[in-house]
Amino acid sequence: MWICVLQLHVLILLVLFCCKISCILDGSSSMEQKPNYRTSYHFQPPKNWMNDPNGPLYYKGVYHIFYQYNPISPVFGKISWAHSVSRDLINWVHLERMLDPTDSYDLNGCWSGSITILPGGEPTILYTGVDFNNSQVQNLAMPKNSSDPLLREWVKSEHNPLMIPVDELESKNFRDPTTAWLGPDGIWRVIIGGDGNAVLYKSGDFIGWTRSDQPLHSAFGKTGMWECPDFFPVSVDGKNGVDTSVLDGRIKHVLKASFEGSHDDYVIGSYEGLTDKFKAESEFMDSRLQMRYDYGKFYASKSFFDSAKSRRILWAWISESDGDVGAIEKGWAGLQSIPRTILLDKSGSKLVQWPVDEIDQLRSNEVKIRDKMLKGGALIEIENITASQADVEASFKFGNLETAEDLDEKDLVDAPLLCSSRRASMRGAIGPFGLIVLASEGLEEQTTIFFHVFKNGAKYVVLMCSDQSRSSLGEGLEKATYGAFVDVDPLHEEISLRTLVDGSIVESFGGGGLTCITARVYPKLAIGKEARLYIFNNGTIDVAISRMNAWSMKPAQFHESYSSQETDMLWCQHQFGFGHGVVC
Ligand code: DQQ
Repeated sequence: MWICVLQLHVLILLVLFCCKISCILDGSSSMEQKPNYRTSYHFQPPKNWMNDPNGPLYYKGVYHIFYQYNPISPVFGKISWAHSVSRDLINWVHLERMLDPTDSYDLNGCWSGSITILPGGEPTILYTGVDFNNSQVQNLAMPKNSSDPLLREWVKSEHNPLMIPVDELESKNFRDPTTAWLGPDGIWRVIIGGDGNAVLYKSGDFIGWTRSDQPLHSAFGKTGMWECPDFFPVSVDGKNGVDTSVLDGRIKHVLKASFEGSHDDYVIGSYEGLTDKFKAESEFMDSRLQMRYDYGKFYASKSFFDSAKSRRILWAWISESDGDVGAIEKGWAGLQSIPRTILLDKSGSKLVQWPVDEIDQLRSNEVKIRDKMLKGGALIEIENITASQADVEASFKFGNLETAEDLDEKDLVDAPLLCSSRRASMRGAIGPFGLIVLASEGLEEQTTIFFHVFKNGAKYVVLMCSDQSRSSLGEGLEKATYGAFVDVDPLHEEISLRTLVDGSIVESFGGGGLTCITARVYPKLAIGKEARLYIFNNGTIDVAISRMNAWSMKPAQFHESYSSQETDMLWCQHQFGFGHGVVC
């Protein structure tokens, strides 16, 4: 199948190349006139294809992100691991690639994997190699020089491959090792994504691995392949993240799997470290609960424990929806989400995510609103900030909820369907209200993030939607309306929304990060200075904005190094801040 996909890519490349030549010959420059959609503070390599984040890490004062990368083209192909470093998770120096598919055990791709810090402090990569035979096997790589905080060079182990698909393991569904954790018996554990389950392996020395009789968890038959699993503890009552091998204290465990190329679902449960029994409190694919990191575009995520700030941080790949043609025109494809801290909510049954605090350094030109009533039908433009690159936080509160429309139980099982129906988006009693971002002057283009409060029996339910149906006037793009419920009680709590806008990405956090929705959009009119931002209430009942703060977001700094000397210089400048006159 991959061969067919590759052939298709080559064909598309050829067609686009010919188009480009004919444009040059006839003097037209329509390609140049298109907006380029590069973001200014989301992580992107300078060019070509990027997908999953791999092995995120904090090491000797440096944050590292590795990622799946095609060095020769903006579409998926033979994948390497690329590598960038940062002192603050926001500004980055892109380094040279450090894992290429050159050996029999990874000849067809160095696929996703994770990093574990071994007891001596040495970071170690476990990654999937697609071998000469197109079988998926698990391999190991170590830093060439672990005293280099930038971990520039890596060496593949002479013992590779360490794990191969035998018995009932399918050779094409056996990939993406997690960060390993050390059991109370001094034995390492790691899980590998399998067909509808998380395959568990154990090892005493990190080299020789034995498969356990039972997977760590299974939903066989309900899901397909579990891509990029993640398994980590969360504190029940703390504000701090927990390191992966911690097994005692008031903790629960989170198991995440990436399904069907489109969503990252999780369950929470209790894990017993000696017997490896994981008891989940809910099941994957439970349509009513559907616990998802993000209800929009957010895939193949991976978390790591940041020992510098005692927090767990989550990254995810945000894919494009303009296809291979769009990728080739742009010369690149793929973003990473803003890194998010991830914690257990006070209810103990859900996770909360929030952009890392470091992002606040990019804020400027603050605009505030305090205690303002949004009358039914109100539309207020938020001016004096760069609407195409913004961070907006708003909290809404209500006087009377009695007139909220009723929802049946059956309406509660499909939030996206409800969001795309007129019941949610057209004028009701309490909603829709929220933000309109990346809007053109005449509102022909807009991405709307809105809430609608309904009644369900004696309770109120809060629906959050992110509507892309008018995000771009362009053809052939995803127009879906994403949606999910937010677990807040509007009778007693305010409803909050934070939205990060960055040219072609809109990341929204509802209810303080209980419900997150990311949209990838391609406006044609609402670009740069032409973009506008509004706060609105289209319900009949007034809604109060208790507080709103909006900021322009400055661009993050991205630099690229081509040699070891250049890396030294760039890293020195990066640490002191570019443009601060320090001679490196
Ligand atoms: N991407 C990698 C795989 C993984 C998939 C290949 C998820 O290892 O399963 O680039 O996006």
